[in-house]
Amino acid sequence: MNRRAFLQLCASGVCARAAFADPVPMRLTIHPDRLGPAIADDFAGLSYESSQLHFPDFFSGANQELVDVVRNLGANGVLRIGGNTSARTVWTTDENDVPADASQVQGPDTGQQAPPFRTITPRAIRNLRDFLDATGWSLIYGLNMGTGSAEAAVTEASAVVDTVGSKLLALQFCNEPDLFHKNGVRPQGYAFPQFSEEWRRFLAAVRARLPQAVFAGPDTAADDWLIPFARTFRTDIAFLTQHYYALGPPTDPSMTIERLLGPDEKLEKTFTVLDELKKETGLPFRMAETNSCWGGGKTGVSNTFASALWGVELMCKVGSAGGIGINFHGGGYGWYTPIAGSPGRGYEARPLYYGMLLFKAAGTGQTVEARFDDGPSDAISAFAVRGRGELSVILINKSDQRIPVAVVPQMAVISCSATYLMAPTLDDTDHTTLGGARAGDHGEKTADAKPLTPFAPVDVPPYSAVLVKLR
Ligand code: BDP
Repeated sequence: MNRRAFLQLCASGVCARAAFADPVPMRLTIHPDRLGPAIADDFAGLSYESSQLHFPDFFSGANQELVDVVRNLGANGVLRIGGNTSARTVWTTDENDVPADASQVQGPDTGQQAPPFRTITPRAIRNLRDFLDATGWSLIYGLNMGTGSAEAAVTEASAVVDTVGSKLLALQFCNEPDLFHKNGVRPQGYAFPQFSEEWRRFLAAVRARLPQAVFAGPDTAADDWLIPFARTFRTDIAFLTQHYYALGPPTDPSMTIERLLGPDEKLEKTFTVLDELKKETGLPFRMAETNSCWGGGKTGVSNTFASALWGVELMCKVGSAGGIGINFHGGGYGWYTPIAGSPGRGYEARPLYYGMLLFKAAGTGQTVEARFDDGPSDAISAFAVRGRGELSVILINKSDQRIPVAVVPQMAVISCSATYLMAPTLDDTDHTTLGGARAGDHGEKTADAKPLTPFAPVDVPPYSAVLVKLR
């Protein structure tokens, strides 16, 4: 075509459309031999408030629907019990101290006022054990150092260790102690030295009764206490725990979907601290509580399809940063909960649940280097994991333009498939699909991956994610 004809076409709008229809593919080079951190099969997790255990029939082997929905997220996930309400729970061996409706649900604490004191009985721990057996999941259990005594923690920890046995990954002593001085749990001026002294006292008390018990911590909100904690308790804990909320408070109008999907320097800085601590102390970290927006979440953000893209990307980031796992906080009908519902009304997979399903579909194994030849992009991110006989690549398009990606693996490829995570709009709350299908009533997905021509560019639609599997 000569230049004049080309200009005429442009004037008629045809070349703009052609350019839109056929953008040049971005090249993603994958080096399956350049290994990063491993993704273990207990990487995925959920986090619930301790107050949920006040209603002992929720986490129970008999709550079959919940068992199914949770198990569908992974055969060996991790349930973390804690949150703000862990500072307001009271262990009692009085088996009658159980509410009439023993399966009521507890949403995430919103932090607006001090939560009520709630008892936890041995029945809650027995049922929890059954739930863990039924799901195949293990447990991180938060004790009450906020308002409870070391003696009470010993009695509760003994019951948990005896009942939960090998399903117990670790005990923790408190939730976000670095915020204790802000939320009324401790006076102003409460700082790391006081916390460290209390933590040591609780540790000594529990260890005297349970010498084999495994601990994790500090379960902090900000990363300032990570370094002193890791250095002080490096031989006392199995792994470090840290929380992360992308946004908050929900009342702030600048807490938007756009911001949720944008870069977060604070998170990158936390990863750097954790990486340095791993090198210095050998301690890995788990993001033991996270979600999109603290304060119980933000409607129109936390419950939308954007949270699915955010969630799967965060899982990729934590895995690439060497984290051993991640627990999305939730419960009840909270805005950001991955699983919404109750025993009476059944459960619904929220968009974030689908993000977790996509990550699960990528499988476990070794992360490998995946880089865009033109450098990192805010519009699209990539993550690759090499499992048994296959390479999984997750591409997350956070822009409003479709992006074709030429995936260039430095290996032979016989077959290739794609599974898309999509919704009609970024703020959609009810129509997220994975592989073209909605999760069933028990969280299960039915659709299969679509075959792709090996080495042909993969089309990543605006605001979507895709799992490409290469074999
Ligand atoms: C975290 C708390 C958790 C809350 C959450 C929130 O640990 O209990 O539910 O914030 O505010 O800091 O949503």
